[in-house]
Amino acid sequence: MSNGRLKKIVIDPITRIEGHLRIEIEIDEENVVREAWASGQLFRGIEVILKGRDPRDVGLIAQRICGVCTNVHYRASIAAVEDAYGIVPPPNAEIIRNLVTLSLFVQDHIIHFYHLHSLDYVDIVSALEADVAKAEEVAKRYHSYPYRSSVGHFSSLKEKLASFVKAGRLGLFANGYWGHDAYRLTPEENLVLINHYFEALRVQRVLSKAVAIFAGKTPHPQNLVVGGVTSVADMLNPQRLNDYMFIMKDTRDFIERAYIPDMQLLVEAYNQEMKEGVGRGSGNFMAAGGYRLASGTVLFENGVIYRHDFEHIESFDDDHITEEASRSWYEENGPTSPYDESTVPFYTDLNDDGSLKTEGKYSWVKAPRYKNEPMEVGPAARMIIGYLKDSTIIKPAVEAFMEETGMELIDFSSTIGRNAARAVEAKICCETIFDFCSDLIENIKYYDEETWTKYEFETLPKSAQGRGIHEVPRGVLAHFVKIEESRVCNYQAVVPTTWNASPKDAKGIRGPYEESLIGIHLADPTKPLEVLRVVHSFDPCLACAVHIVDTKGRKVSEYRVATACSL
Ligand code: NFE
Ligand code: MG
Repeated sequence: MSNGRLKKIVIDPITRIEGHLRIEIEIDEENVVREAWASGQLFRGIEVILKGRDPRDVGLIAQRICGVCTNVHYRASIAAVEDAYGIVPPPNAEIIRNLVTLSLFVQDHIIHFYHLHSLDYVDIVSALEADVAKAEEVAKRYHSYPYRSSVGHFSSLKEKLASFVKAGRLGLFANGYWGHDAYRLTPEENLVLINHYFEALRVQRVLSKAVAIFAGKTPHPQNLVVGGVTSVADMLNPQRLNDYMFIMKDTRDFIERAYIPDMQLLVEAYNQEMKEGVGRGSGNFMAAGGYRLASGTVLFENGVIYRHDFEHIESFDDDHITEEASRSWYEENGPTSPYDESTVPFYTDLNDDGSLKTEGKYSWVKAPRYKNEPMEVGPAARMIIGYLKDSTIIKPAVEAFMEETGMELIDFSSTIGRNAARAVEAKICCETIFDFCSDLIENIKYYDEETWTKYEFETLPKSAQGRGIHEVPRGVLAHFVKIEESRVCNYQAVVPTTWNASPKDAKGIRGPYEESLIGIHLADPTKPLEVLRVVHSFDPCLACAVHIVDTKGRKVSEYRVATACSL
């Protein structure tokens, strides 16, 4: 499609994400992105389903918002109800909750980098040309004992890849933009990363076990109740904690010898783009902070930064969160406080040619705002804010990575930078897990076996409201619940991907995906690899972002899937 000198490009769906995201961009004659629209293309309905429920049940339903970060919705929902009633779970319950959430962080980050995003940077076909002896040398540049990177291992991997290609069975690697000009790695560097792509499949599988040890199962855990956790026997069985720690030690080894070195390699190879700020957004960052150790140290600091002004950090206060829907397919435009807003769908369709009505409503994702401003949330926000607030946990880790790579703080505000932040964060989370394990052991040693704060539901107030706010893998997650007559009368989830995938607001201010796409140069507009890089660097989860369903099963839209654009 073209409009004067501008040409429209539609990517729908964006693959290697969770859920259904459509991106429309306008490029100029130089193939530079001038305007962008991010559209959630999925209609679900969990906030509506929660109305009228017993507040003690909502966690089990709210976790169905997503199939990836199920635990964090479960947890935020339970925390919202606890906040409404003033119930404080005992320290052991918080620790068990943290062990589950943080192992999920680590698993999510590893899956995101290797399986959902690395192939935007790694050309698998080029790896077939690699000299295996040189590949071993490359791996040793970034770690003295790199993860499974011997000549023998590389040789058998290369043979395996060659047999896939020869048999025409690229399978999950089919449809890549292999050979695209924007791929920068040498064949050997590609082989080093592909190797860890396969190793990460095992690591993420075993991490599911770690999550399930205290969560009962994953996805969709069963171990939380209002007031505490039910995994009492698991907590008191030393073998369970031992199994959990064994997996986390194995994972820490992978992070130190594969994930961090691979990220250093990537930062070096794509240094020019990073230094130019490719994929940089408006510079508004927000973190709610959280995960307090017994020592009083908190894993994540809270803070709000505007327009990359690193000299001034405001404290985060959830009272400033609103959502609006002037460009989203809902009746109420807002902006409204999440306690009071409604979720009534108002679909205004696409244009006759199947394109978004970019002047009107164009997404199922709402537009959350903090003091009326869009905010980028996630690992980059947390690492930047933690560094600036002199976090004793975050600052040394970020500094070490900056020293190794020559990165500056501003560089985290870019496509590559978001990935670097995520890798550093995976390392930090994995290490902090052991501190939480020590806290738990210390409590149990002194016979503190409390896992639930007792309450009588009948004596609790009939009307109440509360919120559960946590840092989760993709950013700040906030659930808001309002209770009347002891039943949920309004429920709203404002989710990390809702922040990042936000459409424009009434003033026309872009959301973070949209803003980060402006100015991106495409080497080949028929293969918009650079767009995928930017969007993937946020780790989109549209299931989370929309969490609305049409329970009557009505058709809400029809569109063709353009698999040629799929990765
Ligand atoms: Ni569906 Fe999620 C995380 C939440 S994303 S994955 O992390 O909450 O917005
Ligand atoms: Mg919502």
